[in-house]
Amino acid sequence: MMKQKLQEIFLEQYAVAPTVIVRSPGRVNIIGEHTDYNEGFVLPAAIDKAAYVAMSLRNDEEIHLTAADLNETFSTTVSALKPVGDVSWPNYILGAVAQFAKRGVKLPGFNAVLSSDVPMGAGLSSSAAVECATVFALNHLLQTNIDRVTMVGMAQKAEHEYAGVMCGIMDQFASMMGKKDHVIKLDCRSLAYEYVPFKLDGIKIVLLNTNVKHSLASSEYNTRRNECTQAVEWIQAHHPEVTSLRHATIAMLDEHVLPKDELIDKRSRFVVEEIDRLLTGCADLQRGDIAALGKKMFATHDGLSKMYAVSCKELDFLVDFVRNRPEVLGARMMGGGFGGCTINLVKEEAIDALIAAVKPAYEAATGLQLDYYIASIENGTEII
Ligand code: GAF
Repeated sequence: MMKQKLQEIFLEQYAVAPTVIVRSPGRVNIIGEHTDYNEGFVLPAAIDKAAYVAMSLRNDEEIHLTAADLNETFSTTVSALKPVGDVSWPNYILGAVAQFAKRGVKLPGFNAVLSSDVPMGAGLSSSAAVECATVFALNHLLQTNIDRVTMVGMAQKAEHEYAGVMCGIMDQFASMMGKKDHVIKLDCRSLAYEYVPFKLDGIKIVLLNTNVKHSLASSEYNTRRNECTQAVEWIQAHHPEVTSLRHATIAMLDEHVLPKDELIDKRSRFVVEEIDRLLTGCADLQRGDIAALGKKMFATHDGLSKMYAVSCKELDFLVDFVRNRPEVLGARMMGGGFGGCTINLVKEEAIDALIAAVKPAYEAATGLQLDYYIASIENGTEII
């Protein structure tokens, strides 16, 4: 369906057929938030919502892009490659292209059409999906034979350099490396990873979309990174072996961070606790104890809201609403924060009743529309 739509639009736009069409998914993350850039662990998975990039190379150095869903086009040339003023969709593609140039690959021009059903600003990594799809398509067309994990790093750099968000590795890793019905237990220090089966009998992943994205999301994200770096520096002065919060302990925070600054202490304490919560939560999952995992998800939310301060009233409303409902085993805000979706583990037979209760309550409390998706876990980036 998507393939045919893209082929038609491509033909109409560029009068040739695309040589390749790549699908790269959005992601969920079960637990382990704001741990990736602290060299901790994460537990994400690719989902059934994805970005699609259709592409063919040109004989000149022109780059022509079409965003099918927005009905917008953008053109530039290989030699004029640079971020576009406003952070907007061309940056995710151009940022990925720039990574090939940085590797010394001689780039021809190309035509591309982008379409995506990953809701934007919903915390489902719509931008990482576009970056991964673009890197994958170019790697295929240019026959550069770059391995997947290296492509993950290139997609991450695209976000840093062209969108200005100093993101960790999780989103691009999940999009590129996802495996159907599995979550990825990823060690963000070594990039060692393990696929953990995630087929829960009678339980579904339900995403509740607040439909808000507060404007401080990216600036506060970068601030949190700096706060974590500050805590590491204070600890490192006494423990030179500590080069990230991954290596820090609660005792180190008590001794070297809390006496200096309560706010930095709260931020870093959340991260140290969250890395531990992920490891025990992943063990819960492997044992099939979803109730225990779910309780940890609520604890993660409370930490993100009260200690890390990346939640917002809309996300808190949704988590508080489901907290004592027996059909919801676990819930929390997901991703960078300040809006987007909550992730909920919900008993399948009660999903309709949950939505019937939460939707009008949220809409009455906030004046915003609540959208929801039942996510399935799918494979990562692929040619379709
Ligand atoms: C965003 C970032 F892109 C990720 O790298 C990660 O840090 C996440 O926020 C928070 O866990 O999605």
